[in-house]
Amino acid sequence: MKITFIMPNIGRQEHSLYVDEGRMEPLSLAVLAGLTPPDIDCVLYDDRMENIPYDEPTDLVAITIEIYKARRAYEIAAEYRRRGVPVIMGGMHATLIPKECMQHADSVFIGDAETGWSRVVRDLREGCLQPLYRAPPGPAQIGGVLPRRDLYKGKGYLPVSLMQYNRGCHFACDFCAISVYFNRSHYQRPIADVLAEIESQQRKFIFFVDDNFLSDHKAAKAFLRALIPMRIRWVSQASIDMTNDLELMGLLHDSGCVGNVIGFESLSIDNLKQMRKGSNFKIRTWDHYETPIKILRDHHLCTWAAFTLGHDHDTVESIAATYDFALRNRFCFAAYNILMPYPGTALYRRLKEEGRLLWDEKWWLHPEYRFNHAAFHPRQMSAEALTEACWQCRYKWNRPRSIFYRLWDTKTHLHSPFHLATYLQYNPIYAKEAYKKQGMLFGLHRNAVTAAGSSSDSQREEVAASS
Ligand code: B12
Repeated sequence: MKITFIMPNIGRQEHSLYVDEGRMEPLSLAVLAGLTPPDIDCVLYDDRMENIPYDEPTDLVAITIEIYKARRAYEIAAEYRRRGVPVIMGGMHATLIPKECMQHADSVFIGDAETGWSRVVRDLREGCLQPLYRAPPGPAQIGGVLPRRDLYKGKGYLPVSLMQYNRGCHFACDFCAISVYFNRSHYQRPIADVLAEIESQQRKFIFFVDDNFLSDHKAAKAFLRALIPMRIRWVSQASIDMTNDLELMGLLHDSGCVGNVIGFESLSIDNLKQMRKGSNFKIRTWDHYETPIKILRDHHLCTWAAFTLGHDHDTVESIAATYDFALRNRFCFAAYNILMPYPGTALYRRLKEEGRLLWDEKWWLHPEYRFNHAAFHPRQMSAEALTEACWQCRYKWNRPRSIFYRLWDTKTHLHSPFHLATYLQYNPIYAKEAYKKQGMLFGLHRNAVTAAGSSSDSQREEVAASS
């Protein structure tokens, strides 16, 4: 028996196939394969850079799906189903709006695989796959299950190992899919399991893909103490209220933390209140993040600053000021994300009630929607102006002169040869990806989602050849 695991791509550039050169390991699929009994053959295809061999015999296709990849996932599913192969979909998007996925798959899986995948495997063996499986979210990799990292071989992923310590976040930001998926709960793996996983693989540079690594400061401190003797370098995602706790900051540094993705989101207190960004209110005094940033730098942490732009109190000028703020602080990376209404979130519901959603309220399915374009009417500018303002930030940020300017910070990027190498290696990769992805169409074929199965991937080669 054989299961084929698939990571879909987002889509294509206007005149050429998009190959993701900054691709990271698809951890969800390696975990699923790790949960699969050893007598079942597992193969992994990553649509971000390889062709999917639809005619290769297989008993089940398991696709992981998040919103940006939904159109492409449905195209892939249609190809397999045309050949009579059953398809199961799971992941963030399948969990948030299973009804949509059910139109494109034989089975939809809601929640985390750890407590439900064995039922799928049993039903597959017995030939009675169910249309819907539900498994509650909880701690990752229960029982010390290891991801099948052997499946990554030869696929050219970035040289950083993805791992999880905890999942979920107790904050309730109105735009965040995570707070819906995990219902504001937060789950940790046993520390010994994570340490064993670190030892089970070769790399010393780890990306903990936790939604908020520091959601629970006390638990995080215990983990950080245990990490110190492992002598690794690592990055993760965490909220800015970490800077309230200097003991925590010291442990971050001592355990090998190079930096974190931090959701600054906005410089406007009115926006932060409206989006209910609780973590950013917990900082002691509101000084436009000056003190927190000083503390981060004093602990030699590089910052990937994430912004969501287009909130009700944003203007074209305030977006430009956000760019100046990021440049002034010489952040290692910055994401100028347009605020996106993800289905299932409070933001989506509010914009829908106010009649402000664009693209038939389903931007992720619309054949004309393009990556990094606004999907709603902002309050204080047009959707086009928001798209353009964010693009200007992205464009300027990724230019060589900006990369060169930001480099000169002895407390962060120049703190050690490792910090410097990370800065110099990843900035050009992300810059290239930012330019390539801007304005990309979702899926490979314009009509494939409405007329499922009408196209084949030979078109994909055509697109590639014409580039
Ligand atoms: C790591 C990560 C990234 C990495 C890339 C990782 C990679 N391998 O390529 C980076 C930092 C590059 C990234 C980028 C982006 N990301 Co991201 N990312 C994540 C993050 C934090 C963790 C994903 C992960 O690996 N988790 C660990 C695995 C083991 O868990 P899992 O994926 O949840 O899978 C479990 C279950 O969902 C289930 N499951 C999953 N798939 C399947 C399939 C089947 C068949 C079954 C049965 C079960 C199942 O079982 C698994 C094991 O329990 C998630 C948040 C999250 N918690 O999902 C956001 C998330 C997926 N990203 C998100 C977004 C928006 C983005 C960006 C678009 C941001 C931006 N504006 O640029 C970009 C671009 C993404 C792209 N498509 O190119 C959103 C998606 C929203 C949505 N509604 O779908 C999320 C949910 C974050 C959020 N807070 O909203 N991301």
